[in-house]
Amino acid sequence: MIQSDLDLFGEKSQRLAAHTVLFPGFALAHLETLLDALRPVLRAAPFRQMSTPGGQAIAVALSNCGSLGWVSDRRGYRYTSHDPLSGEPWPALPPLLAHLAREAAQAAGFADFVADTCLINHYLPGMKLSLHQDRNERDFSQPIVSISLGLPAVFQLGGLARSDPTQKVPLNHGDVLVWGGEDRLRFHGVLPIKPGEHERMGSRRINLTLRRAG
Ligand code: MD3
Ligand code: FE
Repeated sequence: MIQSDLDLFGEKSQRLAAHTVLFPGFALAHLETLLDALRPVLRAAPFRQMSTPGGQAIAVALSNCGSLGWVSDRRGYRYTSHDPLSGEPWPALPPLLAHLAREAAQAAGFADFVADTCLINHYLPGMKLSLHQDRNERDFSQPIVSISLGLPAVFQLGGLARSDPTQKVPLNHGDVLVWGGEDRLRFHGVLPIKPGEHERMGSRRINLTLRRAG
């Protein structure tokens, strides 16, 4: 349940939990510049499927940019400085992306956020992300900023225990979500993406997750 609507720094926003703020459409003003910045990143580090440490394929395809990138394989979940596919360092974080993340974090009450990684998730209809916690980063006091593009999703926001009840949050094209503080370790997931066609992005959902990992 959305507890309140508020207007922070002139940005329309919804507080979903004590330290979780949704900014509907926050990224739309910069959409084309954002897509222009992502194109060379994805040329250097294309979307690929990874597998869980247990050997199961992760349906959602992913890539990264920044000085670190999130990877998963037989050895576990972790951040690496290099793309295991190319052997090259991950592509640099586009300044626009770092700037957007900083602005959104600031508007949510987290000053001076400096992202060093952006995980880029690619969902096709039917794909989901099971309930999990993000625990691979060094400093849990740093917020996380997520940008949703393309097909809509229903985000599941849980509590600090896996069995806690979850609230369902619709995430639409251009929405930016910021969470930190005690909400940083909440369980969360994405329900299966409904089939559809987004007029700009096609039949996919792309989520950009900006973090300070190192
Ligand atoms: C976590 N990605 O890559 S990000 C992930 O839409 C991941 O691709 C999802 O979870 C995606 O690890 C969701 C958005 C998000 C929003 C609110 C949260 C993650 C959250 C609140 C607490 C903890
Ligand atoms: Fe996550």
